[in-house]
Amino acid sequence: MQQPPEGRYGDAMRHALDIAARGPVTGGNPQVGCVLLDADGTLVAEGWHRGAGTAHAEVDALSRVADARGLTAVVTLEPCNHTGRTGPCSEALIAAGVARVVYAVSDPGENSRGGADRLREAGIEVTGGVLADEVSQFLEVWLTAVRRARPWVTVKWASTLDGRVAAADGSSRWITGTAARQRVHEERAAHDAIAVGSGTVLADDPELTARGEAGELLGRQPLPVVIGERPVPDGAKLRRHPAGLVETGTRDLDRILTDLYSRGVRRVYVEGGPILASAFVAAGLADEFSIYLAPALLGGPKLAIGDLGIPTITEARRLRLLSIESLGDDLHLTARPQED
Ligand code: AOF
Ligand code: ZN
Repeated sequence: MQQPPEGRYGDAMRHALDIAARGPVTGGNPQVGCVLLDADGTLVAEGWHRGAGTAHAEVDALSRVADARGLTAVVTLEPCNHTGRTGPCSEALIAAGVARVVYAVSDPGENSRGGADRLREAGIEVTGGVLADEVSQFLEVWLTAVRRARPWVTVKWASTLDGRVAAADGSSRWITGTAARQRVHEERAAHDAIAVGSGTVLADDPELTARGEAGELLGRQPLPVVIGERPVPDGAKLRRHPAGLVETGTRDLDRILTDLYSRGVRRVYVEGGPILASAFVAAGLADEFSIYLAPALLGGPKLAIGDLGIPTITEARRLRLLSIESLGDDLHLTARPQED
C-alpha cells in the first residue's frame, strides 16, 4: 500500500493536533493531543490536555479505554518522563501495556524530557518526528519559551498612522475604536502575564484585565507585572486585580523574564508604554509585535517606540509581517523580527 509522506500515522497525528487545540494556550503547559489506535489503525479513544494541574493528553486518552494493551498511542509531544503536578506519561503508557508510541516533537523540558528513551527501555516501539513541522509550528511559542527558559514576549501598542501614542497633553484614550480594543482584550486573555512600566501605572491607573464586550471578565486572567522601581499606589485599580500583582522593583529585563518563567509564565504581553517597549526591542527581547494603527495623525514627539540607538538606515530592525487585518476603521498588524 502507498504510504502518505508522513507515513502510516500522519492522519492520526493530524487528528491529535486538531484536538490538542481544544486545550488552553495559557497556563504554562503546552497544548497536547493523543489518540489511541487499535492494530487495524482504527481510532479507539482520544484525549487532550486541559491545562496545568489536569491530566496529560496520554492519561486522558488512556482513561477512556478499558484495556489499552497492544494499542498504539499517537501523541503530538513526546510523553513526559517526570512527576510534575501529575505523574509521568511514560510510566502510564508502560503500565497500560501499549505496544507502540508515535510522537511528533521532543519535549525540551529539562525535567520532563526522556520519555521516548524510557518507553524504549520498557520494550515499546517508539517513533518520533511524525508531522514534526506542523506540530513544531503549532507549539512554537511554548517550545521557544522552554528552550530559552524565558517567556515569549509580545510587544503591543496602539498608535496613529504616524506612530504616535499620545497627544501633547499626554491624553491617549482612545486612539483606536472598539473592535480593536476588543481584540486587545482577547490578546490579553491569550497571554499569561501583562507587563507595563511603573510610569504607565501612575499615569493611566490601568485595570489590565481581559474583558468581554459587556465588560465581563474573560475566564482566566493574565498576571499583571509592573516593571520599574516606583511602587503601585495603594488606591490603584491594579491592587484589586483578580490574578494578583507582581511588582519587579527593577528594570533588569533578563532577571524579570527568568523570574516570570519560574512562575509558569510562558507568554508576556508588553502593553505600555514607549519606554518599556523600547527597552524590550533594544535588548532583542521582543519576539512578536502586535500593532494597532488608527487612521489619524497626531504629530509631535510621543512615539510608540523611543530611541533605539540606530545610527543609520541599514541597521533598521526589519520585521516580517505575519498578518494584516481591518478592525472597524483600524488596522491590526502582527510581525516578528526578521531572522538574519
Ligand atoms: C505530556 N502530555 O499532555 C502534556 C505534557 O506539571 P505537569 O505534570 O502538568 O507537567 C507539565 C510538563 O509536562 C510540561 O512542562 C511539558 O514538559 C509536559 N507536558 N506532556 O506528556 C501532555 N501537557
Ligand atoms: Zn505527561
